[in-house]
Amino acid sequence: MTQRLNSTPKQDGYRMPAEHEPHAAVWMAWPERCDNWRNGAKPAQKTFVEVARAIAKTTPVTMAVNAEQYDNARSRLPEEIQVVEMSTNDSWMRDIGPSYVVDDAGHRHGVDWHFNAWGGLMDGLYFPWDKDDQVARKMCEITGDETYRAPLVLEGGSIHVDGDGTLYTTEECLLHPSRNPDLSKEEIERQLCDHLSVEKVVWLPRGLYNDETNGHVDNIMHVVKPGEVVLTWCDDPADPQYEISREAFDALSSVTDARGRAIKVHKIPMPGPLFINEEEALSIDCSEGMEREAGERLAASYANYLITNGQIVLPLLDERFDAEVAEIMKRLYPGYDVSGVDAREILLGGGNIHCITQQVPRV
Ligand code: KQY
Repeated sequence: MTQRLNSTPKQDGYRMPAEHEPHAAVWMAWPERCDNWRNGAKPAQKTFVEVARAIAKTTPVTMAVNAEQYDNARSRLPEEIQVVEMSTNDSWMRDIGPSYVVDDAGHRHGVDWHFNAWGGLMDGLYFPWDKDDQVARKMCEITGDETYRAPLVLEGGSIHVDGDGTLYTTEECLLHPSRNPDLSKEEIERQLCDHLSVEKVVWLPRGLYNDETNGHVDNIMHVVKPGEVVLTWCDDPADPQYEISREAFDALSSVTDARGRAIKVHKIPMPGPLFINEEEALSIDCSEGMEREAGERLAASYANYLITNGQIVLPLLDERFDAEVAEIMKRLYPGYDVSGVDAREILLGGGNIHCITQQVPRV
């Protein structure tokens, strides 16, 4: 058994590396719940296979799978993908997996946050979430890493770090009353600094419009490198995203990062706006937490991409913008391969490629 640590990463000299630093592996979790994924989750499973295949070009992939789906997942996934049986409630590995931290001597630990399905009984998307809450610890048992159980409700998609002292997040999510209602903004900042060894938190007011995660930062922006980010942009003043993106731009432009750098913002176009159609809505089981009605606006963003070992795994969401965004990625990440995956099926579940993946840093 790997140990639970009673200290904090900061006390032990561990920091969370940025996503553009080297990865030992990327983990995912197999989709199956029919009140989130349409048509018995078969189209989503096909897309998850495509994402895993793309990542595996540069990085080993492990897929966590519930026991009942083991045979199905094993036979649909390429041989080089490792499949491990692990109980989950759904399949958002970014949010249920650990945030790994490393030290300069080549050691790694996992930070195991409390998970409450994006809002618990107040605003959560499903109940129960107990199996999801155990995933971070189980993963660390397998990757051989000791864990800190952080006293904070937090999903991995609600934070980005630059690996050089700065963390990006949104007030909409981290200050939402369904997460840590007894903690002040300063206390939340303190927990982030103690558990990820960041020195500065940059707060965006809101995340993407109509995002059921209460505005995860990974669905509106991504960190390119320290001092540089991409931000989802919308040019239509009639669209609710117009004002949200401008607020975010102003927030990013009015502060410096932990090292005193001005933050350079690269605007990337917003796909759509995209909406769930009637056929799609009808093929998802009804449940209490998740709203899947025809005509509902989807929280679609190209910023929800994964960076892994010289590769960008980019969601393809709208033919009018896919090629343009792929070109922007090639310019921002010189020498990287850009692998596009048709990602509408992930979007219908409420997130995208970044949300369904979690990197294990290489040490
Ligand atoms: O990180 C995410 N975007 C997860 C979204 C969860 C949606 C559940 N239906």
